[in-house]
Amino acid sequence: IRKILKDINLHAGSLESYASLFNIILKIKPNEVYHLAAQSYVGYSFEDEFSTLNININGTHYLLSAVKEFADSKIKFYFAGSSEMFGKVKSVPQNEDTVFNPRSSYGISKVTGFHLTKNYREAYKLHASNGILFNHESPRRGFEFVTRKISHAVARIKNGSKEKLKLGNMKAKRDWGHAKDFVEAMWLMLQRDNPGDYVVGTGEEHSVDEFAKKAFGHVGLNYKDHIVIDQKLIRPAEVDTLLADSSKAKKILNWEPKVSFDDLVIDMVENDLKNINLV
Ligand code: G4F
Repeated sequence: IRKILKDINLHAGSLESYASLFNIILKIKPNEVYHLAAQSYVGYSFEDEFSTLNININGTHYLLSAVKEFADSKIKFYFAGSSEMFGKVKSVPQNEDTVFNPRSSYGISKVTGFHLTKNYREAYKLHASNGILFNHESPRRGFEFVTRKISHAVARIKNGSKEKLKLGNMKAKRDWGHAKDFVEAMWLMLQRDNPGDYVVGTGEEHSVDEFAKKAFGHVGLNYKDHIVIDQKLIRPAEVDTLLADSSKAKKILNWEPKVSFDDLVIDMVENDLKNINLV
């Protein structure tokens, strides 16, 4: 965000401190609150369930409660739910009626956040919406997530690194979209008169294997020459497949994803190639 710092004001707050969140709302009196903060790395949630559950559940509760104190200001609230709430999926594809079956403390924390948001909407009449977002990626993605881990390794290897890229379950399938499309869906939810819950995804699924093949292929490399499987990266409870049915978002929000899977992979790889010397 270095480039846009001159256009925005940052205020320090912590999901662990109700007072800090309350004071920010008091000071800013926002029209819209987008609650995206969390311990959001599923892999880490198996190493530290306690902090994942505490931060994600209490943080969401604190923020909702702080917003409720200013109910007269008609603040609109967005909660970043996740396709991880569907976990070991009960049906394919997943929409707003699909039963939740989370497989990690991260997924459980998001199910709780979803219900807290819904309850504040129903009990306290907040304009509170849940986005159930499938994986959304971009060149700004953190290095711990598989897409960026791959795109950055492609750039390093293309630039002469002799390393092997260690990955876990390459058969896992995800509905990967571009974050800039998904942010538009979040914004659209808060422009409506009535709050609601929406599944947001592309409706296409691809495996980690396909992502890696495409990313290495883009720079003329065969991914099989550069990847090794590391058993330590296999999750104790995996989510094998996720596929969105975003019919409701398409119909009510008039939302459509614009960036294809191929263009997403290329955007991430090209960006890492361009900035490889800066990291
Ligand atoms: O990139 P991932 O870590 O993302 P994951 O677990 O799907 O979660 C992301 O998307 C969710 C929305 O669906 C968000 F709620 C969540 O906060 C996060 O943004 O892993 C994707 C898949 C998994 O199946 C994982 O097991 O890739 C597999 N994988 C294989 N090797 C790997 C690796 N994941 C990571 N992070 N690192 C690997 O080396």
